[in-house]
Amino acid sequence: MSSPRPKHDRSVETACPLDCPDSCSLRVTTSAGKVTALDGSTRNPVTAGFICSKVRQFGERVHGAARVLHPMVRVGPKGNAAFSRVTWDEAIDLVAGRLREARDTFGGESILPFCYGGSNGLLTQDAADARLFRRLGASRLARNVCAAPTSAALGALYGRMPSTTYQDFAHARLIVIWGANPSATSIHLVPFVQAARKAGAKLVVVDPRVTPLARDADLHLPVKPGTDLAVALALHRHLFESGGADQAFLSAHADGAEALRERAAEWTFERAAAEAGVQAALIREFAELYAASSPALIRCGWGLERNRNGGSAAAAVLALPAVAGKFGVRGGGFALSNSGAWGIERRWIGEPEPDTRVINMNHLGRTLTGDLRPPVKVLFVYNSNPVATLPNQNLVLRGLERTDLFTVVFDQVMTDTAAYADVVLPATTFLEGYDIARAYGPIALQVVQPVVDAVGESRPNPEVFGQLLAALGLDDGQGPQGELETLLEVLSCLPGTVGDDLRNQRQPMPPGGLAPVQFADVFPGTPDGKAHLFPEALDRASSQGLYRYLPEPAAADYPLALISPATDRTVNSTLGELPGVETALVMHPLDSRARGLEEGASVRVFNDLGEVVCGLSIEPTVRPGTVALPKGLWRAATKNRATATALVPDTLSDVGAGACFNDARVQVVRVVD
Ligand SMILES: Nc1nc2c(c(=O)[nH]1)N[C@H]1C(S)=C(S)[C@@H](COP(=O)(O)OP(=O)(O)OC[C@H]3O[C@@H](n4cnc5c(=O)[nH]c(N)nc54)[C@H](O)[C@@H]3O)O[C@H]1N2
Ligand SMILES: Nc1nc2c(c(=O)[nH]1)N[C@H]1C(S)=C(S)[C@@H](COP(=O)(O)OP(=O)(O)OC[C@H]3O[C@@H](n4cnc5c(=O)[nH]c(N)nc54)[C@H](O)[C@@H]3O)O[C@H]1N2
Ligand code: SF4
Ligand SMILES: [Mo]
Repeated sequence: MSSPRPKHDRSVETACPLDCPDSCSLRVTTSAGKVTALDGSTRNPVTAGFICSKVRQFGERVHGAARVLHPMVRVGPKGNAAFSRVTWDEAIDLVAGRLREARDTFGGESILPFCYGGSNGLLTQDAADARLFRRLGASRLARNVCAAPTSAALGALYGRMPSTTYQDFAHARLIVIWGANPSATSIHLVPFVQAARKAGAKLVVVDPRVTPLARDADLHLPVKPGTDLAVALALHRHLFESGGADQAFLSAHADGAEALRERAAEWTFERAAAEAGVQAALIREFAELYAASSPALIRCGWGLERNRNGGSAAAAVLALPAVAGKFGVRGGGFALSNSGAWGIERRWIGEPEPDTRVINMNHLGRTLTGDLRPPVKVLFVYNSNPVATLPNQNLVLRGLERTDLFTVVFDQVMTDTAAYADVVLPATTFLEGYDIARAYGPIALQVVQPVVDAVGESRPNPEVFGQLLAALGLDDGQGPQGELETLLEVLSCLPGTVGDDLRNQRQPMPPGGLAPVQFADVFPGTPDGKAHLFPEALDRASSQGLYRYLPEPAAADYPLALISPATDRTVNSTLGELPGVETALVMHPLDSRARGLEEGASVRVFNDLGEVVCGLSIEPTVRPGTVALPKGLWRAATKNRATATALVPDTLSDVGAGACFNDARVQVVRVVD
């Protein structure tokens, strides 16, 4: 990890830090300074030498036509992507000047840093960038586009207790995959599910689509999107009423069970079935199987959080193993995110957070177009592609069109968002720099190291934000300078010996080990170490009260529910620039027949927020009444340059103020060419 950037043909060990739970170890081959092959290595035993087809093509991003090679300033109208080249010094001066001007004229809060995962390592975010924006007194961003409802639920119920890891799925006798599609989004989980199946485990999948695992499952509950809360509460009711609740566990390790029981009391199988649009007998069978099986393990995904009931739904699902007594055995409990397993606090920021206003990133469109005081005058986008990934795409675009808004986009490629920038700054990819990759499915931390020189004039985040700090006179000389110093600083701030272990290429060990058993090796991080099944704070924060189901709004004009799950083509919108098959809306045959639509027809998918014009794929893989478009598409992927997010409302989930991607309602008609 201390080698200079390589010049000769060679093969380098590194890791994939992208926003994917798995965090593969990688072996990358380069020739003449270019990536020629990229594949899995066996250093991470869980990812075991195989990787996804997306990242196998990552060299095409690194050296591809969409790559931003040097800083640029806008020369045409916003959105036209017409730019002219400038030097880094000119770009830094320009951006620093506009940041200073906005702060001095309108106050620091007129600056909005806008970022999400990006490469998702520990160095690409919350280092020099945080120091810069904190010292400017900028608006703070609530990074709620993903995992906000599930994190709020996990934090309140279990204090971010680590999850059962992939390896231990092999020990389960019952696996429940709830609102997740591991075959696309966490591919290394699948072999462990298959191993359990081979050993006789049962599989239940709760998903509006027939995912690959749903096709193989013993039970598939094709619920209407947004109705998981009703199903989970029906399971709780059954457990409490049938004597399946583990009173010994509950009295020793939990509180709030009584309040949860009360809110579940009205949810008979029949009532839940009517909401979820599945047979009551199916929910009963699921409930009886769950109560009777051990070890029983629930994989809670992120598909169920992205709607008006998402936070309560996640909480109700996560509470099931406590009520049913499924903890304390290997292969039992729940699996959600392991990002908290290492207990990492970002002490390396070294700068207190100012008390400035907080803007929910899901409201970017509203924020840019509404009458905020002060208005946002400088938007600094990095590690994110909001035009492709945020709700209400048309409102986001309208905001970005504002001529009085100064937008900086710092990215690797010319994204749909960068097309609206006043200044574009070129960023390195994870193959050109150092980082620390933290898995959130398995428990793993790995150092990411450069395998090729920075392409063009691209620079890593810590370097660019450090240059802006210096240009603004905000650098106190205390923090690390540049990428390598940031890496060393972050390593030195990791808990215990974790940093030393990484530096010396030893396997670091988190407090509960690499495959902890919940309530044996790891316990809730709540102040009293107990599970809180009815956290008052969540109840108060929730718009309708915790575990209170909000029915679907009547919308006769838009009878179809639209979901937009991940595909195997992109990681969020990353790699969306690469050519792929043409996008199609997936629709059930009953819905296409009712509309007189045939396979391959050109369709218009629309609601009051926007429309998407694309092809039609008729498949019985979505439930009738639900249609699906891919997540993460770039605008060029559809006929009218609008993607699923153009149809997604910017309403927020009940708990956690998360995005409601799977709560869109639409109508579909034929396009007459
Ligand atoms: N290939 C690939 N992998 C990825 C990503 C990617 O973009 N591409 N993104 C990464 C990130 S950032 C994340 S957050 C994870 C997400 O990974 P997952 O948790 O798998 O999330 P999704 O793909 O959003 O949706 C999962 C499933 O939920 C279903 N679903 C939709 N609405 C509902 C509902 O209301 N209830 C229920 N029960 N199911 C519903 C969808 O049909 C889908 O099959 O994946 C990560 N991995
Ligand atoms: N329709 C629909 N949309 C969704 C979802 C959905 O379910 N449906 N799910 C959402 C989910 S789960 C998530 S997590 C969000 C994610 O949304 P985003 O965070 O916007 O994710 P990406 O589109 O991958 O954008 C990451 C960007 O960061 C850039 N980048 C990577 N590394 C670096 C770096 O080191 N420096 C800089 N400066 N830039 C870098 C990449 O090139 C890329 O353009 O999308 C959400 N969007
Ligand atoms: S995106 Fe996920 S599966 Fe693909 S290489 Fe990266 S960590 Fe592995
Ligand atoms: Mo996500």
